[in-house]
Amino acid sequence: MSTDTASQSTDNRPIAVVTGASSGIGAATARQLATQGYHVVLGARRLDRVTALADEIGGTGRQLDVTDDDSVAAFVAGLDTVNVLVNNAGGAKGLDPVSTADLDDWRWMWETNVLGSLRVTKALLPALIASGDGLIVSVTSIAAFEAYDNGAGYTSAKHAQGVTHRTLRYELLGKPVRLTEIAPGMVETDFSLVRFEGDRERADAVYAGLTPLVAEDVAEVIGFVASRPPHVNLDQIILKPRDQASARRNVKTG
Ligand code: 8X3
Repeated sequence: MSTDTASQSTDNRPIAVVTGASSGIGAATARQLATQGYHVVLGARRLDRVTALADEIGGTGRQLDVTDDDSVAAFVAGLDTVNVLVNNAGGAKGLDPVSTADLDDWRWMWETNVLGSLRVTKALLPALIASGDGLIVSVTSIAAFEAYDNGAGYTSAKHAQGVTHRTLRYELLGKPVRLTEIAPGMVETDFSLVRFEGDRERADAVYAGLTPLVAEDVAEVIGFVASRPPHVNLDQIILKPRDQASARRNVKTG
């Protein structure tokens, strides 16, 4: 059922929307929520990927570029009632000191992580409230809580995304919407491959010599959050591999 009607009129399953659903945490979360009985609407730039996964899990794949107003408007069209929104699209580019910051990389990180999540959240807020029991999950990072050398483009974006999410928690008090911030540490996905512009060796080195989380570890936690009763709000969950104590301290660094 990957065809584009999101099937609200013909399908009684609750609707979960997942952004950045073509791979990694987003794809694993889409699978997890489908097993929990949701009709998952998967969004990503790579339509072929989300369509294939949607076919597999009985959901709907739609193209989505969270940095583009028109794309977001088209993505949410017809979604009048949404139970779960997982803001997962985002990522890092580069690892440079502030003194030599690449403004294009910064722009990309702010556009995707901060403004992208904001765009989708704004667009779906009426549908989440209309469900009578909405849930917004924002996948931030331990970088939303920590600063580290050479990471300011990403940490500042993740801090801003986190603060926006936490502000919405205040602003929606009294409305039937729960908000959960999920802040993972090292998860072996294509996160580092994107950060290092496809440099496989450099990306692999990040996770070599320790046991990182995998996407499914995070997805299972999101599934747990979504399965709590309506009066239970898990505000923030930080999850790291046992081998990682902070963004820059792990079993390799000591
Ligand atoms: C990324 C977290 O620990 O890989 O969001 O820098 S970490």
